[in-house]
Amino acid sequence: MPPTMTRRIMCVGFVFVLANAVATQLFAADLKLRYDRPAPDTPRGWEQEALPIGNGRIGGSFFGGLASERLAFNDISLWTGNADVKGSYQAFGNLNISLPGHDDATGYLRELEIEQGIGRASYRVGGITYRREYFASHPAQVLVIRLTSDRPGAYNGEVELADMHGAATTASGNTMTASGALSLPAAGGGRRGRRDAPAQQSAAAGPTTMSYESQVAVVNEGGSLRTDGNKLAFRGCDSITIVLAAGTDYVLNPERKFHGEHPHARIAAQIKNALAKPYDALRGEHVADYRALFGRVGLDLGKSSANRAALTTDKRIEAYTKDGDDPGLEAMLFQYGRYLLISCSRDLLPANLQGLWNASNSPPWQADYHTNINIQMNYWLAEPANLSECTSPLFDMVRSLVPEWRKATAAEAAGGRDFLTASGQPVHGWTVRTEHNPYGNMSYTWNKTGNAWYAQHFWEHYAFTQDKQFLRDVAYPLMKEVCEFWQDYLKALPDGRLVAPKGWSPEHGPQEDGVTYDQEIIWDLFTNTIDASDALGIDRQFRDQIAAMREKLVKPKIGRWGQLQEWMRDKDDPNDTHRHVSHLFGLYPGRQISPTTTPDLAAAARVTIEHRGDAGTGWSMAWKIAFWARLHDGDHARRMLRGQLSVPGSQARQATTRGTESNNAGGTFPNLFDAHPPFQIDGNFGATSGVCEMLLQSQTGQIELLPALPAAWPTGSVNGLRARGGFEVDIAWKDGKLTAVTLRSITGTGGTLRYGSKTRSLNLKPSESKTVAAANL
Ligand code: FUC
Repeated sequence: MPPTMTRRIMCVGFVFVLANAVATQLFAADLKLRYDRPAPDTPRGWEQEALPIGNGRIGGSFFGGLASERLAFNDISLWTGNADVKGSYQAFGNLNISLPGHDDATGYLRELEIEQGIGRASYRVGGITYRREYFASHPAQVLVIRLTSDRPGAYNGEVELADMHGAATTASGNTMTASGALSLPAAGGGRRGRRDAPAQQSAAAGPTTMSYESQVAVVNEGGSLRTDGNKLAFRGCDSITIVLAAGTDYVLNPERKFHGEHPHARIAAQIKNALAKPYDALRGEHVADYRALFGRVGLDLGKSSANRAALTTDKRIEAYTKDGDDPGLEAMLFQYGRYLLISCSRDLLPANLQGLWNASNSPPWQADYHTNINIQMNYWLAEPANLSECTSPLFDMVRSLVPEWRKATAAEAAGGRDFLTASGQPVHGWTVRTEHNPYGNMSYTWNKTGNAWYAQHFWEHYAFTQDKQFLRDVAYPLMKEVCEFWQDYLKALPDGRLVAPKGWSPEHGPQEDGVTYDQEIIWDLFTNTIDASDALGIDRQFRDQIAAMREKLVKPKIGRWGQLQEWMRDKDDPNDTHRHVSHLFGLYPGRQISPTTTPDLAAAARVTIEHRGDAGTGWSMAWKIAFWARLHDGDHARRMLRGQLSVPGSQARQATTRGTESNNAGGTFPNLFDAHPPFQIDGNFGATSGVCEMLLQSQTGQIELLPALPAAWPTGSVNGLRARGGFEVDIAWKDGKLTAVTLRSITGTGGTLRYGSKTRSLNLKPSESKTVAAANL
């Protein structure tokens, strides 16, 4: 490279870095959810208005109530059921704070600052300003609430710990403890109690399955603190700090039947260690830990008007529903997905249907793990949005449950029901049903390619990180076993082509051979396994067998109205607006279909989603953002984002319902939770990954810059997105055109940038970064 060019690039790089620093400061102020009233203390108020905090295992939803505040708290592992019984994710308990006399407040503000991972509430009563802070610390493994005011001695009230399963609370000194156990439902007993009501400990309950405990300690500055029955009462205090720890005996270990030590000692130590630190130190260590993940990505999609940015978040969503003009709110939804993943996926178990937040003992769909889109969507953002570490609970769970799934798959074969080879032998390996719990128990229909869809996540972790050890020791063995399942189970048609037998395009149409969803996922599995074998330089013979089978797979087909066929036979209904569009898996999250490599199939995919329409449930709209982004149609992708960020149901021109579920009532609740409806966190995560796909793609082997930039975001920047091959990418654009890009190697060495039809290859050493002005691409 001539020296002048190097200088020019360095200069552009410098300007770019500066521009980014400025941009970060400008939009930092936007990353707050803000409200001028408490969330109503009702099930609907919890779902749509309460605000979540979490440390990746425990979390809570705060309402910001005045005379009575509630933190509905959770531990991600509190589940009924076991490996043989279905069960449901449970609410853990409520931390109730009563502050008599605080009802009549003025100047109320409740907010969640997602740049720091801190919730707040403030208000004035009788000339005194009261403030609260709420956070969930990963380093300290506790939830913390602190109450302060500008008048010494102003706090009088009490704190209560109420268990959601009727366990008694005892208070001693400055600590309350509630220790309990969950039981299996007694034989014949229903599991569906009234939502949000503490379950009654019934004499007819079956055997104990899980032990759990929560502890709350209260520290006062000034005034006095004493036990009052099973509560803690405080008088004349300057400030109150409340620390909550909670846990269960759940361990991700089938050999121990998923149960380990009683959590009492662990929780007591967490409380003790947290109390040993001054509040500022506890808070500081939380913010530093949280920022180390959250701060990796900045997004500026343009400035919102001052009037709009001044609105509370609920009003902002309403205004955005009408005019779609609030790039700051769109960037906030993107970052909120990252906030939520950091807050619910760092330890023990992956994000369930509600992340980890749940105030009910009978949540929708048991708040379980659904394998036909939902759990996968929860993790689509993790790699591109630079939260790779947050995938480990997913990998740990899948690996720990595989032994249970092997048994269930083998039992099906032993009973002669399914999973037999053409010659009647049981197939190798395992697969999954549509629903499962954290003990491996499965329910609802078999989702046969669920095994390969899980395997895709293991491969993608390698593709982004280039972590060869993970590929060799963890991903490849799992992928290979799933390939062996399909080697045994695929059925040859008379002409030699291979099909997945008796599959189901979720949740739609008949069960039959060769549904496109199955065929595409198997193609993806085989392709990733071939690449994995090449990367590791192992298993050549097996790799070649898989490659030969991949050639024989029935491939996606174009049907009579130009659509990508959902089934092998051309029977798709052009008026079908079902929420699942599973046959576009090959477009996203797969890599079988793209406008550059398979333009005809991409055109057919476009026809398919045009007919499915722009409405949808929450996750359905989120998936469509990514579909349109992969088709390089930024304006349509953003139209989907706009629909999703609107008041629920506002995009539906007419309600279409199949079975009991609406197909198009999705949107966003005032607390920015995705509305399937009900609240389902997949749509939050899918919105974030959809925006990633609009700005950066890397699935075809090149790093595509701004592949789907909409006209609505003429000028902006993003920094810190991850690309496959081991890179971090910063992009800036102006007037709809790329201005500069910085490619930073994390582990990658060679990468090819693509912008429109221009390409440029760069060689980097690990940790090196290069900035290229658009003119030099
Ligand atoms: C799948 C979807 C439903 C719902 C459920 C949790 O079965 O079809 O719409 O999201 O998961």
